[in-house]
Amino acid sequence: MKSHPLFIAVPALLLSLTALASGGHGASHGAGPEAIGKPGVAARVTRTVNIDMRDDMRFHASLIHARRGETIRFIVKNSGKVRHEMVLGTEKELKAHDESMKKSPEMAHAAPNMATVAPGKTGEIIWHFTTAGKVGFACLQPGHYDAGMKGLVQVSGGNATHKEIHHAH
Ligand SMILES: [Cu+2]
Repeated sequence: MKSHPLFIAVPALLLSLTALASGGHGASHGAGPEAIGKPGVAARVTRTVNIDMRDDMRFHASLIHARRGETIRFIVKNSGKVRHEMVLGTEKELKAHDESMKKSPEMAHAAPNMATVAPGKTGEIIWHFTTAGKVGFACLQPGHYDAGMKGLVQVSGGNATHKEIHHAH
């Protein structure tokens, strides 16, 4: 039995869940906090995506395609010699988070939408994409975001569930 991961959810995430529960109008911009989705459950993973983080300050790959309804397990490898991380969020959220990391680099820094990975190690994020649109990700280790260490999950509007069931039979 695994407990639901929400017990360590950050306040912004709770806000986004509240926003989802109150109805999805205004989703056309795809930029609000409600757009990024929510923590996924391992039993519901439909696909695994491998991402490599390197000291060239890039994610490989940095453009990921997903479908609305998919739960993706991101296997996040750090091939570099310094610490890297993958943090999912809107561009606005990532910028704000990056600023607070610069002010206090050792701040408590763990949530279901991120994986901080030591050199040579591998981390994991399981994420459920609930809304079509763009979900950003970035490395918020100081200086890395400014150096361009960011990427994008492009979430299309198709319903993943039908296709997954079709393939399974
Ligand atoms: Cu980095």
